Amino acid sequence: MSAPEITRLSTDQADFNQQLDNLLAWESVSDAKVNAIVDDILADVRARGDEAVVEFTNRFDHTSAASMVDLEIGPQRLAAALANLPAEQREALEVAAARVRSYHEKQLTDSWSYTEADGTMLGQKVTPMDRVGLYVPGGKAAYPSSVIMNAMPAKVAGVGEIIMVVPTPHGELNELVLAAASLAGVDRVFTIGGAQAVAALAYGTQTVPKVDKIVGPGNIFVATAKRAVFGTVGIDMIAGPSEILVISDGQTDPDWVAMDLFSQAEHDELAQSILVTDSAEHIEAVTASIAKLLPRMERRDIIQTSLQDRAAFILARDMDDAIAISNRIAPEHLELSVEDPEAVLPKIRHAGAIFMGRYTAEALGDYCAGPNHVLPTSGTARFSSPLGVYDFQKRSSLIMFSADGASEMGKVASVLARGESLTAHARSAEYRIKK
Ligand code: HSO
Ligand code: ZN
Repeated sequence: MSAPEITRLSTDQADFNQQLDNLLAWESVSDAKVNAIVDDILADVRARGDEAVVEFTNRFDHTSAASMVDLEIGPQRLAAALANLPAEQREALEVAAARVRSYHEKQLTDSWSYTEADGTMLGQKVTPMDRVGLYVPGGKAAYPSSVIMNAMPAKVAGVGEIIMVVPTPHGELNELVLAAASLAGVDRVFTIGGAQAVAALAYGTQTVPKVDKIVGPGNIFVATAKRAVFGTVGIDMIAGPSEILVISDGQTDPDWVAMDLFSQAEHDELAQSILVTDSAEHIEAVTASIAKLLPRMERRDIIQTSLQDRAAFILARDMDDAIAISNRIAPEHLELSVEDPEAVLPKIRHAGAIFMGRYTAEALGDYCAGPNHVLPTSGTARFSSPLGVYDFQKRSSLIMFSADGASEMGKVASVLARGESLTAHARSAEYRIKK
């Protein structure tokens, strides 16, 4: 295997902006054929319920279920998956789940209210969702860590019921995924996937209860189906490929930097790993580390393609220049591999998660640090946030007028309503004005 040719850019080059745009460009797939297939599946599941779900599942996942009963995993089976894990794995999952739980407990917000001088009470009431659906991909992208990251904030929010769906091609169950579901407090698990699973959750069937929101990653069919049912139910973000951006001051061990870049690159050929530094020597050192370490990697083919096609080494003029580039990219994961990350932090404007200091490998955040690993990708950190407890709660406004308040505000509302020619509104307010 030859070492990957990694794109090198320098902020001094005349066409830097153009080159950076090219680097970040990513075709978010939206395919007319896929849309048509997904629309048909959604309509069929909506019309025929369980029967259609069973048929699609048998066809796409090569299973032989007679009915939905064969496609549900009972609570005892989930508990057994956890109990039967090798102790080391069970303990690691438990530590991760506990850390993720306590981090997310900090995100809980309370309802609030206050009273105006006229005795009117105003406020906001926070309510968890009744029921949410969690999509877990099957096959190579089935991550138990993602089960915890998606289910735990819902659990902490107080969601009434968590319904998980996970396709099991050829009927093969992933014990770690089931164990994580049990640990995270998932209530019911169906072994269905694809657009048919999204449809079942969004519309409900005789067996699968209709949910209020669907979260979790999936392939293009799942993403397309989620987009299509949005509005009927809530959805989380539609995630793009994973990304990491490392800002290094040149003092971090180049092997550490190389492996951190690999850790995201190994997810997927489309994953993007970027190093920004003001040290040209550091770029050479990391290049040498990559050449040395890559052949030893189990997933070297994926890493090689990802680095070759999508990675970059960017030489900045100084640290402020490096930070400016990072803010432009708004990466999903940002490592501040520098001596004094707290001095840099105030200048960071956009990033899904910020890993501070040389010891803070992004991989720790993926599993067990505590914060969520479901993060905004493809520059969407400019306007969105990590998955959290707030994604499973909604707010209701509270208004309770006193007689005095209703009288005074009645006058204001009356004037505004008449300005809109909405006279029933006006009279409704005027009835409460004191004579
Ligand atoms: N880095 C991924 C999450 C993950 N990593 C799961 C390992 N397992 C999110 O960008
Ligand atoms: Zn990862």
